[in-house]
Amino acid sequence: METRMAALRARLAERGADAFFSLDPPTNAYLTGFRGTTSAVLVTVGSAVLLCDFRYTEQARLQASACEVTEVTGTMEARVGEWLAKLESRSALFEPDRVSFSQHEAVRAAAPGITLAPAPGLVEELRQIKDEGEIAKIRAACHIAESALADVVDGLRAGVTERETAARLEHEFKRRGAQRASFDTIALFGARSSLPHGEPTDKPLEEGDIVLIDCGCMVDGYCSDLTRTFFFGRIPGDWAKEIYLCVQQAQQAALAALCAGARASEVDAAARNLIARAGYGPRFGHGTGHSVGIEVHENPRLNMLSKAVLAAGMAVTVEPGIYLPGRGGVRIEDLAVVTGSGCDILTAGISKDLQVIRK
Ligand SMILES: [Mn+2]
Repeated sequence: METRMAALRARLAERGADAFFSLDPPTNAYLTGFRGTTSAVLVTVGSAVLLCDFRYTEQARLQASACEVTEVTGTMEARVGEWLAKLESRSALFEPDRVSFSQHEAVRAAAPGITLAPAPGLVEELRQIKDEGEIAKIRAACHIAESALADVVDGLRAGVTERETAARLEHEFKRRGAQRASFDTIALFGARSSLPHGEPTDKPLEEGDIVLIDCGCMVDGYCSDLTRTFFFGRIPGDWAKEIYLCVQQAQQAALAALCAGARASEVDAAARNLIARAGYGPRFGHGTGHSVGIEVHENPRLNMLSKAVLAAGMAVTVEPGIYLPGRGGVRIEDLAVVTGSGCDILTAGISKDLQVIRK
């Protein structure tokens, strides 16, 4: 936390500002270790203050031990404004993507005479490079996701529903020590697998169904994200085998392109060009990946429009897919840490080979 605070203070100085404030839980977790849902953090050259309400005071003192923890009542925005004045700030920065318009108005009303200036990415850019402790937590969350997924897939039987499969996974996450799922589990059977982010329903599992599962969990405040696609009983047709092998190749190509110094758009292109050459370009309508950390979707993104250059310590997903409406879809997703020579795949423990589950 001290390293993070020091890096933030250096950025404040570079921008000629004397304070930073945040009302954003993920940012506050990154800067202080506090994991509650409501808080504010104020950072100046000389102080780091965490404001919380009665529900969180005890928890905040435990989790944010490097901060001055202050219990407040009333609206957090008004207290932030007052604290900026108390800390004698003249110019305070905030991240405009993480402060709502009404929050900004309320802080400003409570901080007359203090300039509030937007600083896009001020903390987000620090969060992009994960330290060893963060990578260990992401790795632990990946191991739990892999092991839970392997178990649940092994127990799949005809008649189980998508919803029940998602619930089983989330149960297995917690049984293995995760706090919770890092997002609502996606479990889709048959033709419904063509919905890239479909919501599980009461559809029962049937012979010949594609099974697409996208899941992840949180360990010590850090997320995992993992997708595998299987076939239940038999492959529904040559088309399904064809798109599976194409996605598998594309995913491998993107992983091979992952390296410190590579452009995020090049990694995306490695997967996208392969899928386009096979004639499925229009059926791969999302980016190849995204970063993962305290939040399951972080910057930089791996897509066509990204200007990002990858650096060692970034934790990114690689997850191309092909989706054929009315028939089905395939997506394969790994989470990897970028290194100087390539990447370290954190979800390599669960096979990506074409698998027919026989029951
Ligand atoms: Mn993902």
